[in-house]
Amino acid sequence: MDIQTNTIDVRGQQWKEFTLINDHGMSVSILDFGGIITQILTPDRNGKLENVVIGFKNYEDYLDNPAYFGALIGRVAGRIANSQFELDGKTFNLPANEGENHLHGGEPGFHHTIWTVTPFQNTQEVGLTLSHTSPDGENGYPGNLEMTVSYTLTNDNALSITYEGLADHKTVLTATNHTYFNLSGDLKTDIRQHEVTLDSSQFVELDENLIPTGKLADVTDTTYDFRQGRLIQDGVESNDTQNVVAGNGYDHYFIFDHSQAASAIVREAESGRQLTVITDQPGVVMYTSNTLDKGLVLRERESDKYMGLCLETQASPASIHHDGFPSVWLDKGEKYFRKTTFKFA
Ligand code: FUC
Repeated sequence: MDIQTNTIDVRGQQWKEFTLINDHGMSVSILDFGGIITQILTPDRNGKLENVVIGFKNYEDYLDNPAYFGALIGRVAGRIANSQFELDGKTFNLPANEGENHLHGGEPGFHHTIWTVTPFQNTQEVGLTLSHTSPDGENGYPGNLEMTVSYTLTNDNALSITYEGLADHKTVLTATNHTYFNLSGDLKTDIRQHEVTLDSSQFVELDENLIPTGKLADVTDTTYDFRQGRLIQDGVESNDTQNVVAGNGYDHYFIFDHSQAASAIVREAESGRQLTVITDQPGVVMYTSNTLDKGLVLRERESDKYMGLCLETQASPASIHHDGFPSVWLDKGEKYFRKTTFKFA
């Protein structure tokens, strides 16, 4: 177990990058800026270590990072319709940053925050604790919010992320991490041939602005049925209105049945890599990079559509405006605690 620390100068800012390394050589590199995962090296079937996430080649590109590569997202991951909500008879207005809607916490969100980082290490695990207080009224959100996020790497090639939050006023919170996985290794191929299994029988229907309509749809007999495993390609090729609305692929919230130990499993046949996701979150946004810009300079190559697979475990911001969705409300003094583990094999 080891932690290496690097200092990076980015246009006058000094960032730190921490690399967590386990006894098998698996490593996870994380910036204090945005809590961004910049690289994850895992073995393929022959033990060859390669990168399995999208990261920029030039670190200054993270200053903008419009696709939120690797970043922590909050206070509320996803879209808040019309950039407002009602709480105790008061209307709270948030900055609109995607048409009329508010996406991924606004600016500055968790992804553009320099977090205070404390490394920790013992014989079993190596990790980081990141903390940050988002002040009352930041981006229009009520309450001072104390956040602590931890990244822990173990010797069984598992990366766990825990999120803790505490606010001094009733508020909304659902945090996640926006890593784009690609198990082919060093972005050799895109993710259309990745096979995904999801423990989910319902997903949230979207309108043309990717805002939930309020309807929960049954996955049975659709390209959204991942219960027995399915290639991402199926949704890319599909004429189903929902796949088309998402930009030919997936950009949808799936509600977990929590009937299996693993909420999601991703397999890539060529490399033999497998990613298992275990979480206490009620669901996941699966986004297949349908709208990712071409030509961004990534570590190994230029970006293109379908280059990465995001599994954003979280609650649903649709719960602000509709009944029956996993809630993002957090009471004053209530402890927010969520954990997601990404295990590689
Ligand atoms: C995901 C999607 C969005 C967006 C963003 C970069 O969370 O839901 O559509 O493109 O990431």
